[in-house]
Amino acid sequence: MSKKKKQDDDVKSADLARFGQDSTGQYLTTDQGLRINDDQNSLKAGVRGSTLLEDFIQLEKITHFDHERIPERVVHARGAGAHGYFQVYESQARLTKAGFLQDPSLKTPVFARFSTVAGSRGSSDLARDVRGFAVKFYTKEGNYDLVGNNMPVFFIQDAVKFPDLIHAVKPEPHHEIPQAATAHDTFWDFISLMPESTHMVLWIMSDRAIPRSLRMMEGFGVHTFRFINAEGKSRFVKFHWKPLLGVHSVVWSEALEISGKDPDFQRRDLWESIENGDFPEWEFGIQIVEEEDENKFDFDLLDPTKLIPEELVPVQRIGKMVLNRNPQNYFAETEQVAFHPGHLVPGIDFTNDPLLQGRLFSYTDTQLTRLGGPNFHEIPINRSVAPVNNNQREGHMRQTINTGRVSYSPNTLGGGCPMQAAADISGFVSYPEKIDAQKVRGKSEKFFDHFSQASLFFNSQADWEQEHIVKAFQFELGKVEAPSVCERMVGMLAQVDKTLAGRVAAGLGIAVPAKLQLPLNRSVPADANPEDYQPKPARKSVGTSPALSMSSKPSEGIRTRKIAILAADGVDETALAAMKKALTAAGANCRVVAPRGGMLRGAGGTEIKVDHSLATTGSVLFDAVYIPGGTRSVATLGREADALHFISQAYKHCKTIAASGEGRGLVSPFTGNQGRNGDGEQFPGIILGPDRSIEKIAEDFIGAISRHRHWKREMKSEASG
Ligand code: HDD
Repeated sequence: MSKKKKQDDDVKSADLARFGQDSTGQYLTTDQGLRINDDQNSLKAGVRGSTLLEDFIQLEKITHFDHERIPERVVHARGAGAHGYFQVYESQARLTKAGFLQDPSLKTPVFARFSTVAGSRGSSDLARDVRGFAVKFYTKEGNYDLVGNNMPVFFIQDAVKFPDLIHAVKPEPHHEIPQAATAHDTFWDFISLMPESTHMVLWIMSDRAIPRSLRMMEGFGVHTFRFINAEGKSRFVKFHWKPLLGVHSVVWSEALEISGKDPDFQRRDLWESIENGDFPEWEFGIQIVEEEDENKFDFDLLDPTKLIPEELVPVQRIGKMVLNRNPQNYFAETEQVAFHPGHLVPGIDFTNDPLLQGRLFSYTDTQLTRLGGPNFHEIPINRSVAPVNNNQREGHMRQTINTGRVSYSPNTLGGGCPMQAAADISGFVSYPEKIDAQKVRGKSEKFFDHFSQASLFFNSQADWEQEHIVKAFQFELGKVEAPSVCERMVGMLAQVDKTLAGRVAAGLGIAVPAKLQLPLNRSVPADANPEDYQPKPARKSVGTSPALSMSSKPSEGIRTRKIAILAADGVDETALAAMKKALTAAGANCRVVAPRGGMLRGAGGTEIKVDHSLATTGSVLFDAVYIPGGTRSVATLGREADALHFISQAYKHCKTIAASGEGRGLVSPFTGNQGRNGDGEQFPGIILGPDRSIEKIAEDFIGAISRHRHWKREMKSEASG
């Protein structure tokens, strides 16, 4: 059904509903199934009289409404979800016995939820933050949840610190300010005392924390897990999601503006692309480390603040996830979905990563509060497709009607059922890892190398990425009121890279402290040298890992990119139509943006539908802009401050701009009238061209948009002042 037809039908059914009947002939009822005769007037003592307490219809309706809200997630409250499927490319039996990784013809249903971490449910999508990347696989062996993030490392090495981290990042408790932001004193106070956060903080200050789209970000399982095959052989594994649209971000000033123009920017983008049939896709990647190689790295595989560089252990792409169906009801599905890193299937198991181990308690515990009791697995979105048989009974909101008298094990009265399953018929057996240890509160010596991988990350960034990191630190620490916090933080950055620290300090107007200011770590094993258990300086030559830079992630074409066509009455409709045709053929979504809504009349008299008026949109909501010719159209746009702002924002955010005919005049402030054809070294990402046909301009435009942004433009304007 077309969107338009569906909308018309919705309107018709709304009309009918007013008379108590919808288009399918169903009557309005109470929750008990009683047909309601009048749902629009409360029961009164006379038309001007008081409402009667006996109005049970109103009481039921309002009581239900009063209880509509449930506690939001304590973290990851704001999110968007979608259904889809996962398919493995070829059997992974050599590595794991997990059923959903065996058969390339099997499509395992999935539900994915993406989220920001710090903000409340009503905050903005484009907050600087990690994005949650959680996937529930409904496998025939039970639900498997991969509850990851869009960054491969984490802030802390031990789950016991998680409440402190979250208290520090959430709005400050005395005035509940700021919402969904790390730019405040308590966050940086905590971080400046937590050297293990340094690596993650560099990721957070990078543009990875402001993705262009949820469809254009990577996902990571973060921890090291185990794969176990049918012979019982265990190997270490790290999980990755690689988006097929490439990895792209917006820039900070753009994010700030998007948060005002469209706080639902990323949620809308995910929803619309699925509605349009542009299904988001990620390849599933694994990095495998043999058990015997566990100690060959200069970091500990159990340390979640470290990644395994892809150059050391390549990522093998073993399957694909496609999200092809939006939820029917946000609350029932996206809000009530309950993930848990402990939802495992045979063939996958944990390691002793202390962050992972603590998570295993937290997720069940939080659902008890959030979803009201221990029966949250019965909510449709959480139900396993594998049959559920056990002796767990009753509790709030129990849905299953268990029959019979037996709810214990062992039993004979129930024929011994439900029975325990042997390992060879998918009975889960924990990996029999050998343990011979003393009880201790502490961590291994390698955990104390907090700065080497932070340096590796910074070194691996392109110049524009480094610049954005510096600016992000300047912004965030610039908001901090306690000078001592900024000094400690800059001191920490000096351990990562002296120039980084110097540039951040210069922006803050402070000096880089001579040495690291941290309290002594006192958790040292009895027989160890305390020196080995203090933060170590970064290793001398950490090198680079090109895979860590977004500039190394290829993007294919311009599929699903949003392109604005700026026009007014009198526009050159032939050029507009030709450009739209070429862009649409390349998979982009074009929108005509004009000074007002309704219809435009082209120079030749053709009527053109306006998709957005300038008042309701902005350049920040698009990937590129095209300005066709037409004397009257261009003159009108030239008088519109919003139109000029649109073009200058596109320029500032390094987006591709194309113009033909008189439209070139609106771009001349940026090319100084010099660039005849634009593009190239001098005017990167600006496609003009009296010497080119509209088809050629379109071709060059598409090529330039597929490069996402033209960062040289930004670096150039930096250099010139
Ligand atoms: Fe967590 C939710 C990811 C550490 C405690 N976490 C949550 C979600 C994601 C992650 C994606 C949202 C799931 C959804 O969409 O419903 N969390 C991570 C990652 C971590 C991590 C990748 C580190 C590698 N988390 C972590 C720790 C703890 C928690 C150390 C507690 C000790 N996380 C929770 C929670 C949440 C949660 C409080 C809130 C809502 C929920 O679980 O269902 O239990």
